[in-house]
Amino acid sequence: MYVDWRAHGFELLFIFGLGSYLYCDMTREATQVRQGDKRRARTFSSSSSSRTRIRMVRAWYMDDSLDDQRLEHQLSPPQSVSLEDLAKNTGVMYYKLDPKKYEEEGKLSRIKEERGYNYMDVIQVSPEKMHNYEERIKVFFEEHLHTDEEIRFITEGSGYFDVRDQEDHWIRIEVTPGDLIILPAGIYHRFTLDTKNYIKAMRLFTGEPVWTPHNRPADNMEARKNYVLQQSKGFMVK
Ligand code: KMT
Repeated sequence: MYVDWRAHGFELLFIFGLGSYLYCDMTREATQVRQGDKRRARTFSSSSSSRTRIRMVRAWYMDDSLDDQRLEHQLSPPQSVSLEDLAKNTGVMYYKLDPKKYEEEGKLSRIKEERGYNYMDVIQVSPEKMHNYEERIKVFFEEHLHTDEEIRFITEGSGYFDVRDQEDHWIRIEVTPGDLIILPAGIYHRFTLDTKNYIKAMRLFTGEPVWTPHNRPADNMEARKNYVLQQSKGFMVK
């Protein structure tokens, strides 16, 4: 095809210019996408590494040994319990929150609102921080139930909540910062520190708090009967 450069010089220059501009723009966008991918990959790996730093809850069946209650007491070989089985068989609920940024995160406020928790205080358990430590720690470790849910959000330290499953075996649940655990009313349970001897937790409640423990046997209590009935039907898993 013959093109008269003199007659169409301007149009040709325009087409060539536009072509070069579009080509450069596509190349720039492709580079940005590649950089974005890298950024996303970096964000992912940094959040996944922080995810590994925030440990998920561990739960397992306990042995019968009478050794120090603050040890793990794993069976040999260990038998772990998934969160789903824990929820299905015992009604225990568990949420993972950011232990440092839970306020900005908004998850705690949502849980409080959804479940109607309008009371909150903080408990610290350690030989140094707790008045009557020896006495209190014994009370915590005595198998008992409450007439209301027991809700604890761990902000520092660690410890173990032990709960009975449907066949009356002990399941040990390790709690660390960021764990929010809800034990249903009427469940037989107990609490102990681990060998680090320190935990700090938020206690949540609906209305005026009632902390009274009812030691086992408390099978005739309304809360226990309701719990057993619910357990026989199976707990709802979210
Ligand atoms: C309880 O009632 O068993 C406790 O408050 C235990 C300490 S909270 C981590």
